[in-house]
Amino acid sequence: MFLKKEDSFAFSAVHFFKYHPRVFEIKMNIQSLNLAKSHFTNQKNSVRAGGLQHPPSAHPDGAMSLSARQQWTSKLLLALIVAASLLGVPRLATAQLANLNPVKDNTLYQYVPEDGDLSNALGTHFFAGETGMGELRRGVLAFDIAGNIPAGSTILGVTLSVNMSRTGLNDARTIELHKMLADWGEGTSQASGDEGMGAPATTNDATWRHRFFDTIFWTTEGGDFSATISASQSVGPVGVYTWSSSQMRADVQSWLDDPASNFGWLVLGDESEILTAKRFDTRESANPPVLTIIYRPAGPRPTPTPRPRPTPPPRSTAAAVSQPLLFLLRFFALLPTAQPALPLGD
Ligand SMILES: [Ca+2]
Repeated sequence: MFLKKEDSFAFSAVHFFKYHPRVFEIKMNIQSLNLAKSHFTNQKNSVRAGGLQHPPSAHPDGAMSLSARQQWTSKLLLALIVAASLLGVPRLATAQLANLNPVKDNTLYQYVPEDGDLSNALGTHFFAGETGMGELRRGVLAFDIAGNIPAGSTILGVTLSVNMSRTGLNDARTIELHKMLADWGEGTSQASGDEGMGAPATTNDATWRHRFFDTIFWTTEGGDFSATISASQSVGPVGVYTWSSSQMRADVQSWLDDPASNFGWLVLGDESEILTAKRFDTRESANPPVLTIIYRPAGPRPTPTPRPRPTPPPRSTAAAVSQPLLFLLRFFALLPTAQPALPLGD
């Protein structure tokens, strides 16, 4: 790996430019942690095809490939961080970057009694929106924040990239992220075909009714999630889409500080009419979702530099004289001049 995650960017940047003056033409592999092997392969290929001076090529349908988008995003983030460090922004100089794939993802298929409880734990797609049959689909995905970001770190920025691989219509639909309020599972179910119909739920699968099939239920069918919109994105034709917001940053910070509350996000599509569903790729696919996190590790607080005390100006002669002595000088100055004694007369 070219840059280790543990290295500070300030340190890494110095070595990076020292040994690679043709910085924009070489591989800038700053990915870390558990990226899928296929992702690395795609990334290498995309970088060989073009450097930073050339924006990633687009697919014929106009959508940027996931690896190219991630590479481009990573380069921009690194460039910003390096620029900040070179410009003397001390708080950004130690920022680090991590790319995480989900530790679990799944689809909540709206419950229809004749179909039973459905799920798609190990499928390569999850869904959000309303199908042509008028049935709702909601995605769920979660990331291991505390297992990859040092405790006490400050989360500076968060971006989620997800590949949308199939849609009934190319209409732009708003897709929202909402913080999940309860834990949920990923069993062993796996849907066939385009996966839109799901598969019979297996033990510990999340379903429309269950957090963990078939014993633990949501408080509210369709998932327990915050009403607050963590982020929203307009999703149209097939392509890679990203979500990023200050609320997402706050979500990730809260998951780092309190790992027991980390249940990930619900991906909520447009449920206002039929044929709004969008299909996204899961962690089991060749293009898994990627959560990019920029953070500043907690470190020892810098020792404050003692502020130099200004040298007092030399005091004037008068001021240098002690007050009692000055009083005596003024007192005698006011005394009448002594006169010679006059004769008492002849
Ligand atoms: Ca999954």
